Amino acid sequence: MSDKVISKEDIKNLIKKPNMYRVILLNDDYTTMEFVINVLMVVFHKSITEATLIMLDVHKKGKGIVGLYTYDIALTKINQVESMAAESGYPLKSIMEKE
Ligand code: NFA
Repeated sequence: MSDKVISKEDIKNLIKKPNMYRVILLNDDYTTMEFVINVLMVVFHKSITEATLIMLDVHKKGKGIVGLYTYDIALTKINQVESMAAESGYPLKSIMEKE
């Protein structure tokens, strides 16, 4: 059997961090503030206070970071935002970008 020493470098290479993605919420002129706050609470598990602050930030600046997630989680949340919005007839949209 091989008796090769396992280096710290070998261990580091085994414990790869996943790529992370920012989910960014986009402002629009039609979605109500109340609906956006609700989406932030339901989909992103924000408190009512945090959800309100994020919503106002997006409303003022045009977009804002909602959270940092792995690829699959980010994509799922984006789809949840879109389907909740579509159900209520709002154009609310979120996008993701690699960290
Ligand atoms: N701009 C929207 C309004 O004035 C509110 C909003 C905030 C929409 C954040 C989308 C994102 N009703």
